[in-house]
Amino acid sequence: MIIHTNTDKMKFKTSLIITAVLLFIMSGNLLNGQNYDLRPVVTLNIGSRIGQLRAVPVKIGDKHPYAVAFLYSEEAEVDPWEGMFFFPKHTLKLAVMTTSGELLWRRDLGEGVVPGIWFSPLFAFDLDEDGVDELWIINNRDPEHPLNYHQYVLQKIDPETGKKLSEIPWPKPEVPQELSHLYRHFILGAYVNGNPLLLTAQGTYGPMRIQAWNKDMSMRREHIIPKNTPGALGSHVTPVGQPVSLGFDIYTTIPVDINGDGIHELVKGYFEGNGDLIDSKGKILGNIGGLSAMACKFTPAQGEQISKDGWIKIWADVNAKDNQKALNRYANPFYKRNRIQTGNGYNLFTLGGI
Ligand SMILES: [Ca+2]
Ligand SMILES: [Ca+2]
Repeated sequence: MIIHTNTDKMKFKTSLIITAVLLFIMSGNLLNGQNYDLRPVVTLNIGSRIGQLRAVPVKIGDKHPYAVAFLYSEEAEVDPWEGMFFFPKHTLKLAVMTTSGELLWRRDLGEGVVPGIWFSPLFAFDLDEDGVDELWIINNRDPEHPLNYHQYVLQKIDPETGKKLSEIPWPKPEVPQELSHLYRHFILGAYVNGNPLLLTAQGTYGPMRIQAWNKDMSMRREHIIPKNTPGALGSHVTPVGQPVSLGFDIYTTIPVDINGDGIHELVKGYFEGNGDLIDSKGKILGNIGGLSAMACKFTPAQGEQISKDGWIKIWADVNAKDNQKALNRYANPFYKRNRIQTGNGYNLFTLGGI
């Protein structure tokens, strides 16, 4: 969830209270009609208020094939644009939990890491092909100066322990640039002829750089897009796929096939919304009691699931039954790739078109 202004922060506080009341009221009466049965299936109490949350599925080998890595903070989302920037009073935490609700570890990233999705993306990707998704984040060797991008590093984190495995300097953005454009960072992944590549990128709207990294963290190539290059420079999403052959639709609500019938339901919302789950005709099927952070297949259970913001909760339709259409969708390589994109930018919407 992203909260940009003081007004939005007040709205968020109000929504927290409303959400708590709604949760209480709805605890025994979540859904009417059809065979939907939406319930929280994974719950983790992390002991603090959550102002922002990003969650990505992570596979820790056969030990925890379905785990969830998440970045969260008590602080609302800090945006680099001066019209929305504020000095955070809280830090960003990185954690991993299993889908049985066990917290494996948690790390405080400290005052050098700005709690905001554009400053601090999260990516889970098995670059070294050992069967375990390592976590990739941007950290700062100069914790007293959070905007000192000269000391930013790309870190590879062990998902089972939270320990740093390695780091390299984070590529520097083009300068001079205004604050808003300077701190827009992405960590992504790709496969070339079946071989994984880690991708990093800096910038939006102005000059941009994109790097591809081999599994030994040597740079394969860098692509520089100068300022004023013709074309789209302001995209906040980075869908993976072949749009020409597949076609993509991007929604402002979060699409989720909660019952596994191959047809999307929609949950409201991300920036604002009341957590209603609606079907393709607009009928309200249930409510998760507030904003959602992510929707995809988190657990081996049938259907897709929703991760709810405010609490670490994964909601599912316990009556879900995956049909062949849904199974084909989960098996689509672009579904798998986009499922891990949601810790970057506004990519949690892109799964809807796939
Ligand atoms: Ca690995
Ligand atoms: Ca459905």
